[in-house]
Amino acid sequence: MTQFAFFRGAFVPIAEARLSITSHVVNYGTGCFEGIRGYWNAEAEQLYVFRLREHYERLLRSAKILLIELPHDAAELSQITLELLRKEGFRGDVYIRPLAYKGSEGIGVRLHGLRDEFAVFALPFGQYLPFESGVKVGVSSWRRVSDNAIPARAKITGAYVNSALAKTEAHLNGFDEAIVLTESGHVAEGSAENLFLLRGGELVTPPVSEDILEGITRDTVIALARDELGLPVVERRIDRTELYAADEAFFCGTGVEIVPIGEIDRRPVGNRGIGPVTQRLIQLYGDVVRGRVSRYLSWCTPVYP
Ligand code: PY5
Repeated sequence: MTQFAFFRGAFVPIAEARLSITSHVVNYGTGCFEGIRGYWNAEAEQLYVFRLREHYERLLRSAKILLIELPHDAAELSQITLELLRKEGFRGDVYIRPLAYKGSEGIGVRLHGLRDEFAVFALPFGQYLPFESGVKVGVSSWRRVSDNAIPARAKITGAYVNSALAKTEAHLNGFDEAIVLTESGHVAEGSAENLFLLRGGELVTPPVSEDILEGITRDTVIALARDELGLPVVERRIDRTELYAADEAFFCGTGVEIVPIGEIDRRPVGNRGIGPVTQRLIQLYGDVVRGRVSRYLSWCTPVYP
C-alpha cells in the first residue's frame, strides 16, 4: 500500500497528490519518468535500492530533452526517495516511480514557459511478467518511435502510447510480449524492456543508436556477462530473422528483471525453455540486486540505517 508521495516540494498523503484535468502533462504527455526497484534482503533486514543514482541521472537527461528543469540534482532526488521509503517503512520488494512533468494548467502545446514539477511515489511490487519457462513473443506491426519524432532514449510519458499499442497488440494476438522494430526494420526492444540474443557464444544487443531506452538493466547485464561469465557482448544492429536464429533470447528491465524468451513469432528459441546463459544471468542478477554480491554492493543503496 502507498501512504505518501513527494509532491510539489513536500511529503503529502497519497490522496493529496493530485493533478488537475487541465494540467499540461495530462493533455499532452509532456513528462518523463523512471522505474526503480527496491529489494528486501531478509537476512540483513535491509531494503536495497538498485542503481538509484543512475536512474536519477537518466531522469535528468530525459528532463533536459523535454526542457524540464528541476530544483534538485541526482543526489538530492536520491535523498528525497530514501526519505520517502523510510516514511513508508516498507519491508518487502518495492517499485519506485519518479515523475518530472509540465504541471501548468491551461491550453497550448509547447515546452517553454510552463511550470515544471517533480513527484515520486512507491508501492509494494512483485513480478511484472511472470514466467515458468520462456515467454511467448511476437514481432509487433507497430514501429518504435524514432529519435527525430519522440526520442526513445528519454523515458517520455507520452511515448508510452507506442509501448501500449505494441503490448496490447501482442496480448490480443496471444503473445505475452512484443518485440518492436525500428522504422528501418531492425530490432529495437520490447514494449518496456531491452533485448539480448545469444548467437554463437556471443551476447548481442542493439546499440543505443537504434531507438531504444538506454536501459540500466541492459548496462548491468553487459557488465555481469563480461565480468562474471566471461562472455563477449556485442552491441550491433540486429536483423529481424536473427531473432529466429538465436540460441537464447531474453528481455531485461527494471520491471521485468530478466525474462527468458521461449518463442518468437511461433518459432521456438533454443528448446523453448530457459537457456543456460539466461539461467545464470537470472541467478546472478537476483543475487546482485539483493545486495548478496559484495563486489556489486555499490549498486545497492540501503534505505534503513
Ligand atoms: N526499454 C523500455 C522502453 C523501457 O520502458 C524500459 C524500462 C527498459 C527498456 C529497461 O530500462 P531499465 O533497465 O533502465 O529499467 N521500463 C520501465 C521499468 O520499470 C517500465 C515502463 C512502463 O521496467
